[in-house]
Amino acid sequence: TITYNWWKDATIYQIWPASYKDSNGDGIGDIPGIISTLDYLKDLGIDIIWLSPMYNSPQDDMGYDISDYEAVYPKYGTMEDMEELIGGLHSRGMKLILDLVINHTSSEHKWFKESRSSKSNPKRNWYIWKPPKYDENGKRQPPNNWGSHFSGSAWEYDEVTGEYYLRLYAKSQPDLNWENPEVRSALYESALRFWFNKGVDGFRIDTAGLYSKDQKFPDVPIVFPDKAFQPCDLYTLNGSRIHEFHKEMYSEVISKYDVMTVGEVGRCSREAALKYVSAKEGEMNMIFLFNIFNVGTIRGDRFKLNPYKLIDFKKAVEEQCEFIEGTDAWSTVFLENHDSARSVTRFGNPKYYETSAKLLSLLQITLTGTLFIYQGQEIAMSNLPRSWSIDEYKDINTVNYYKYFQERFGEDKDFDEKKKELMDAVNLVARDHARSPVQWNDSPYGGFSTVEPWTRVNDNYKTINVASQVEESNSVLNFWKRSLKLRKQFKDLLIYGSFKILDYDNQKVFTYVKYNSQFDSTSANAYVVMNFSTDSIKFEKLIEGDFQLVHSNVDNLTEEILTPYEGRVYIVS
Ligand code: TEU
Ligand code: CA
Repeated sequence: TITYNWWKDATIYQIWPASYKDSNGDGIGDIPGIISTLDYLKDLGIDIIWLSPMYNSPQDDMGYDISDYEAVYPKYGTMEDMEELIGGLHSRGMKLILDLVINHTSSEHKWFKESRSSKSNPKRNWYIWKPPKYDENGKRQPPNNWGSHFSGSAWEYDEVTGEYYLRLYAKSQPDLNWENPEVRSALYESALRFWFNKGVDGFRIDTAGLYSKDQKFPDVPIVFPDKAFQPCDLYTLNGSRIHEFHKEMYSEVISKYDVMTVGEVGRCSREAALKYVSAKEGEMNMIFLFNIFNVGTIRGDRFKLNPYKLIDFKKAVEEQCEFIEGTDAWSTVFLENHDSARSVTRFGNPKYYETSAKLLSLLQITLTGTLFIYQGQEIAMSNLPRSWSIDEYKDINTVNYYKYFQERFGEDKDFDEKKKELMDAVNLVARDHARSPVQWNDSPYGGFSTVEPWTRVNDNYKTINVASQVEESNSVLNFWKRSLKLRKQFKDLLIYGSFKILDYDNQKVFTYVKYNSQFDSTSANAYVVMNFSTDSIKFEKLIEGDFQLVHSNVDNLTEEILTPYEGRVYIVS
């Protein structure tokens, strides 16, 4: 039988506060700006907002470096603004989830200031400190060869006590020591209970697979011989105590409230995934896996591209949606977030811009799991143009990568070719593409602000913006509205159903059927067919059944021909 939950039915909309809407003319998005758009979001069909970090922070990693879990970053607004946002959502029958960033804090956090002050400080082992190693020339070295996600070593030498601290991300994001029960209970109080008691309805749990590190901190095998430090996510993800930690957090805090959690795990085996999200395990409700995000990239090197075919995309979709079938587990559907490029650019086609953007909407609303869409995706905001220079990219991930790239290749005679190849990758997959200001209308700065924003608006804001699509019934925005309604209308099939890909090897057409529930694979009740090519293709249904066409991204289609980027949803009446 199907177990219905509000967090399974919901469509969740992610807001990146800095770039969503500036209400007070300082060029930075803010909470009052969000509050001014709640009716727009309700009308779109949004049930829950996921608000990315709005806590006090030096903003080195745009809020994922938290200096005070219980305070709002002043440029985003006040605690009263947060309370008004929570109230405003609840009064509309909507909910709010926040970002739970508990693998690390900012180095500005008072806990870290104490921890670094001396080896005997009571908070010394709230973080992960190790003495230096010395090489044969007596030169100081980090404790092991782990690399940071933001380039360079994952260890930072600190003069104050002559030791290194672990930081899997920025040097100003020291990893907390989850082995220490004092740390865990302080987080439960300050990062979780504080906000649950304000009425927050749940959390997106940042780097949810990273908290349990191998306490021997061994060197990892050399995957990139030409790099001094190796990508560590292969060895820090899904560590030996990770499920114990999640079970403790769930039983001590989360289980006491009617809330939901979604864990950003990224990569894990099917059995680990089921341990994270089977209801009976008591850990998290669902997780984000990055199989689709990772299509066309190289593991461990953010800006190396790897050409892919439609079958790779189909496989990634299947890996993210199918592992829960026949279980009490749950998953997520998403093509964008603040760490990814714009899906219309990555998986659509600029020559079929609107059609391919709508096709991606049709794909997402017919897949099983909780649906997440990202700010601007509803109007098909795209990647920044190739003309942008590296100097306009502000994300620490991009900036650091380029700094190390220059240090390594700056003197090479083929530097220009290497840089062009890098810029091709930056222009396709950098996180910056998700962080340009939301384009509300065609006024200066796209209606995001009345002044020059903290980061430039995409050059196409005059043609791609909310105002130009609200009244246009055939716009991407209104297609999303219709798509989200259809998903709810046929929820047993589209939200809760199990699925099976047909004609798997077809490199142009993506076809699958949906069954009425994860447990009933006898009656195929929905049939989804999508032409991900620029060819017009003869269409014939691959299975029998009395299918009625209920949704398509093209007008007046001809039954037997699938035009480029045409998609259709049929339902057995
Ligand atoms: O990202 C975790 C994660 O998956 C990163 O390793 C991701 O691959 C990133 O894009 C680096 O390449 C979470 C947040 O979503 C991200 O915004 C933060 O920067 C990161 O954790 C640290 O908090
Ligand atoms: Ca502002």
